[in-house]
Amino acid sequence: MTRRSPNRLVLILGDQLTQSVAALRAADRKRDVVLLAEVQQEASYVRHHKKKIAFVLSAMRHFADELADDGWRVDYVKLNDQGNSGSIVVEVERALSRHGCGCVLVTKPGEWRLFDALEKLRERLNVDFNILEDDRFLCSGCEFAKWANGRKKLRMEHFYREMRRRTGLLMDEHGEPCGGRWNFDTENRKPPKKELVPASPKRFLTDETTQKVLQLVDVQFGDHFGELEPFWFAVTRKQAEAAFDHFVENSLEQFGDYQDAMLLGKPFLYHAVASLYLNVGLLDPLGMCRQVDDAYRMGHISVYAAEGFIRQIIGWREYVRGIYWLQMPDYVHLNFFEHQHPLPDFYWTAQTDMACIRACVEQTRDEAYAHHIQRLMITGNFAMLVGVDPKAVHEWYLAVYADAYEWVELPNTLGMSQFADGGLLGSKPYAAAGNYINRMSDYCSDCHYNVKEKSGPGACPFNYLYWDFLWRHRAKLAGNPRLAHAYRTLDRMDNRRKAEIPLDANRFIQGLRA
Ligand code: FAD
Ligand code: DLZ
Ligand code: SF4
Repeated sequence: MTRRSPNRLVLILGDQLTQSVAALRAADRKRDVVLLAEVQQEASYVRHHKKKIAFVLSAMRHFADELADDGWRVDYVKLNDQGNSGSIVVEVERALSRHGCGCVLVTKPGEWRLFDALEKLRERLNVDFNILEDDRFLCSGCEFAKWANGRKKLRMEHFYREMRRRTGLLMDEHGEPCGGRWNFDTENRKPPKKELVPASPKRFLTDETTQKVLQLVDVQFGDHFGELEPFWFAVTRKQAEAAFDHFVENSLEQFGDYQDAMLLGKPFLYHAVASLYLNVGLLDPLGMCRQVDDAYRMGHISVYAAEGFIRQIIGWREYVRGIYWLQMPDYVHLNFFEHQHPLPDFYWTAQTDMACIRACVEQTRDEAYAHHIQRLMITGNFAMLVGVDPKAVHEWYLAVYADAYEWVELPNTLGMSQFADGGLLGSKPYAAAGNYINRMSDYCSDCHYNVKEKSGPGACPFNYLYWDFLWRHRAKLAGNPRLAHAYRTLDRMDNRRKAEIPLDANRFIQGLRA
């Protein structure tokens, strides 16, 4: 029996790997054809970490198999297929003529770049072209814009409370937050203890599909940053769910307490290592939060742990996406401090005497992973203190992590970590001296520099860079009430110390240039 020619072309992108994505829900499994295309451009518009490329391609191939098993008609274009143009847009055009479709269905891409390219294609083509809202997120772009409209300050905490009310997560029968408070952040953030023994994230063996992808990535992207193997990520929904169950059972209770802690040789601590799965659709944000809410209500975990985790997903994750779509495409060009320094080479090589940066870059190279505080308070903090161009910092973060997509990476980097938006996203720059890093990690005990020394070539560079940063940007920052204490401390320093700070900072920054 011959099959009728398909009605619509349903484009599924590499980060839309769930049958509940809007375009598949709107499609007809009997009549439509689903297109997934591996393309060079998506792997190289920034030179992604090898592990990220392998993860996305393997997850795409597994998802295509799942769709085909469920009766969908799937057109899968492999990276090395003859005629592959290397671009999503051109692959859509080629597939339209291959299948004779007169209509395209796609869920809105996560990144502005690709959304813009598809909008332009829609204008150019003479076909019905539907870009559907990505309702895997709990708050749409319009809803966020409505929330933001007329507010002087867009603070995550206010947004988060609305999301708690809207979802009912951790809300009691009287409409009050469980545990009597919205936020238990102050109960979290304990310094680490050396003897902590976290369960490692669940690891998976590679199957034949993944092994083929690993060979492909090794050949095609061998010169990209990062170690390709060992490769142990989940590549199917079933595996990703098992990885998340493992986290809930073994690590979640400690997650809040040690969220900000950093220990040498323990890259994951009690973190979920879930963002890479969540961001491609292998996990569902509301489903994860309901699972955590249930674990709390059944008495398996404390309200501190549950709230600390749920806040990250329905609070921070949704909030940064809202900011991204509200501000793009101009957001990427913001540079509040007018920082121009190039990104130091050791962000790629890890060859630095600073043990904290070395540990974070090595771990990033090996695992395509660093947790939030490593990204924010080590690599991000250092780049801001020395004055690296925020666009260079942004491109680095977008390239090196397995979970990196611009909608989530850019606001975190440019806004939260570099304060390049002048405080739209965060209320003050996340700048810190060595003391903070020493309190929250064991890095300093392994360092060439002395964290207790304030000045001179042997002193921890963060110690003078921090004060130099505040000094340089006094005109822009002194009015910020959250920095009043820091500026009072700076003003009370004796003249000798005040003179040493810029000398040390200039010597160090010149050394980076050399
Ligand atoms: P956990 O610490 O276990 O947290 C649980 C989940 O909460 C995460 O999986 C993630 O989905 C969510 N979450 C936590 N914090 C944030 C946040 N600030 N913004 C959005 N979601 C959050 N996250 C990305 O998913 N992709 C990125 O490209 C990315 N780039 C970042 C760049 C910088 C400079 C900074 C400071 C943060 C960035 N983050 C990014 C946020 C955060 O660091 C990661 O989500 C987190 O480290 C992922 O590890 P995990 O799954 O173990 O998270
Ligand atoms: C990240 C990525 C990579 C490496 N490769 C592909 C690909 O070959 N095909 C594809 O459809 N998607 C890929 N992706 C994910 C896209 O970059 C992502 O969909 C856009 O950045 C929009 O968020
Ligand atoms: Fe980092 Fe300074 Fe500690 Fe060295 S002493 S690990 S540079 S904070």
